[in-house]
This record gives sequence, C-alpha cells and structure tokens, in this order.
Amino acid sequence: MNIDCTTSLIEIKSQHISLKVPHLSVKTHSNRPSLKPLRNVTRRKMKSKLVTKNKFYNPCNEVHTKTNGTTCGLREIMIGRCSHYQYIKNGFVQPNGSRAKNCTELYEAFESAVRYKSYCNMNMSTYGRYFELALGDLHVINRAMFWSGTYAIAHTYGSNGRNYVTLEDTLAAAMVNGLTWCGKENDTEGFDFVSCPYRCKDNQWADYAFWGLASKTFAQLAAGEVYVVLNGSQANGKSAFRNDSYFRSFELPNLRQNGTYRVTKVNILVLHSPDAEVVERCGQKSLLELERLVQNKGFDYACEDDPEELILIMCSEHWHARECQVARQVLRQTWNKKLYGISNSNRNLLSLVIFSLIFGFNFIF
Ligand code: NFD
Repeated sequence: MNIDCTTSLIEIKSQHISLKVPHLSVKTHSNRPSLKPLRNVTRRKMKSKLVTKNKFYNPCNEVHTKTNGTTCGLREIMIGRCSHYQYIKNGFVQPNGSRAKNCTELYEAFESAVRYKSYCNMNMSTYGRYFELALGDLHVINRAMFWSGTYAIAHTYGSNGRNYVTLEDTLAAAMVNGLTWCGKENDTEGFDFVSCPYRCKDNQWADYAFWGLASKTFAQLAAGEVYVVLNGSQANGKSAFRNDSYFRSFELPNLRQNGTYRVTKVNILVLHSPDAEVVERCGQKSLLELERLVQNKGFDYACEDDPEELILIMCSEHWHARECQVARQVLRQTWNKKLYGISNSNRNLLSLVIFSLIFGFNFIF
C-alpha cells in the first residue's frame, strides 16, 4: 500500500489521542534486571562447566548463589508475590469483583507445566492452564497498554495499573516478571538451578512458551481503545515496529475484532529519547506498515509523537538533556509564580530594581 507521507502526517496529527487519568506523581520502576550483555554467555558457560562437575551442586542450598539458572526460592517468591498482589496491592478487590485466587493452586499449575520437563519440549500450550487460572476473569477496557523497546517509560506512565494496564500489571505476569526458570528431567529438584538455555535451536516455540502465550492471552483480553508505546529512537538499525517483536508477533494479531473483547482503536505513542536521534516518526517507515496492519484488522488508528506527559517523564529521567533545559526553566518560573506569586524573571527584575535603588541612593548620598 502506497501512502503519501505528507498527507498521512497531516491526517495523523489531526487524529489526536486523548490520554486519560494520568497520575504522574507516582513513579515506579521495573523489577526486571537489565538485559544481560552477550559476553555473559561465555562466563555462564565457564561457570556451568565448573559447577556441573559436581553433580550435587545446588546454588540454592543455604546461601543462595546468583546463577543463570532458575531463581532460587522460585516457589516462595511466586506465592509471596501472588499474595502481595491480591491482598496488599489490590486491597482484596479482584477484577470484576471476583474472589481472590488460591496462590498455591496457581503456583502448582505453573510448576506442573515446567518441573521435570526439558526446556526444548515446551510449546505455546505448556502454560495454558496457568494462564486460564490466573487471567481467566481479566477484561481490560480502554486501558490496555503494550510496549516495545520502551519498558521503563511505559511502566512509569502506566503507574502500576492506575493509569494503564500492562501485561506486567496482571497477576499471571507479576508473579514471575524478572525471574528465570527452566525444568530439568531426571533430577530430584526438577528445576535447573545452574543454567537455563536462552534458545532452543530445534524448537523455536520453546522460547515463546511463557511470554509468547502471556502476550497472546493479554492481547485477547484487551478491549475498546488500546495503547502502544513505541521507541522512535531505536539504535543499530532497529525499527520502532520490529518484525521480531512480541508486540508484532503475539499481541497485534490477537486483538479481537468482535465480541465482548472487541478492540475499537489502536493508539500509538512514539517516543524519542532526549539527546538521541529521531529515527522514525508517526507516518514513517515501520509505522506505515503498522498503520496498514491495524487498519486491515478494521481498527481505528491514531499515532502521536511524544505526548507532553511522556516528554515530562523522559525529561525527569534525563533532566540534563539539551531538549529538556528550556522546559526546566519554564517549569521553575511557573512554580515560582505559584509559590511566590511572581515568576523567576519578575523576581530577578524586582531584585535588580531594589538593588539599584539601594545602591543608587548610597551612591548619590
Ligand atoms: P521489546 P517486544 N529489562 O522491548 N512481553 O515487543 C529487562 F530485563 O523488544 C513482555 O518484543 O518488545 N528485559 C515480556 C527487558 C516479555 C527490558 C515478552 C528491560 N528493561 C513480551 N525491556 C516481559 N514482561 O518480560 C525489554 N525486555 C525484554 C509483552 C522483554 O521482557 C509485553 O506485553 C522481552 O522479553 C509488551 O507489550 C524482550 O526484552 C511486548 O510483549 C523484548 O522486549 C514487549 O515485547
């Protein structure tokens, strides 16, 4: 489909996205560790060579050792997170007013999918029962938020589900987000606590078994208007709407076109990091392809570059960036006006007048 760039830009600008209920004062940070650099793979190999020499080595005995295998205390962490999610975070109120879920039962559904199983035998239905139990009653209307290349800012903006609901705000994902796990056949523990594979070369579905199904299920439960935060400043030739992203492979194709979970509109928010190059804007490159796919599915499409709320969040994280300087000064003046009833420049002018009056008089007399 050929779309004239100028026309589509004008159309896009006129389709303003209304962003509701932003409580930007509450900032949250992801509990996920940073993505591991590739060189760790070599270190991991060395470490697993060392530790597998001892058949009975268990890094989770007594003092827990950090490995690239299953997170020590997986069971306790998951059950603990589940209880915290339901009783502390949500204050006993479940989505749709439903009853609290049994955290042990949820963990057991998860465990029976993975324990004693080899990583490469996993597929997209392995965790089916877990997601059914954990997400069965979820229905996110007009507040579902997807992200790609924008993990931190999307979650700050989503504000733990108060503004928007991301996959990670759901019980199913919150229980395991940032954790590592993999099963081990013929092993007393049934989990590999030393090393988990990243890739399974003979079965690509193994790699998507959990997060692929999580993304798919979440997308199927989103309804009305949905939001997608993309990165228009991707480095190394990556695009904002990548071919191999979870968003493209598992979320967009699973948004429903009819029924109770019908999606009506897809709102794209394209962010450009302060002090980074602008690689793509709405109506350009991969975003044109995204627009085409969204419209082919019969959804309305809107795209906005850098909404103000998100500029503010980006500048709060990169306050020293060039693009944020003027905004900081203007904010200071506005705040001073609120505090003292006069803006900074007026205050400076006033001080100057007072200063020259005093010193002027001294000089004359
Ligand atoms: P991506 P995408 N720290 O940014 N989703 O479209 C850590 F540790 O390229 C969620 O492929 O976008 N990991 C999860 C990160 C997993 C970070 C898969 C970070 N700062 C899919 N940023 C999840 N919660 O783990 C990115 N990653 C990982 C769903 C990320 O976890 C979400 O609903 C993923 O494994 C979202 O709408 C991989 O890097 C979409 O798919 C690719 O993230 C994001 O996947």
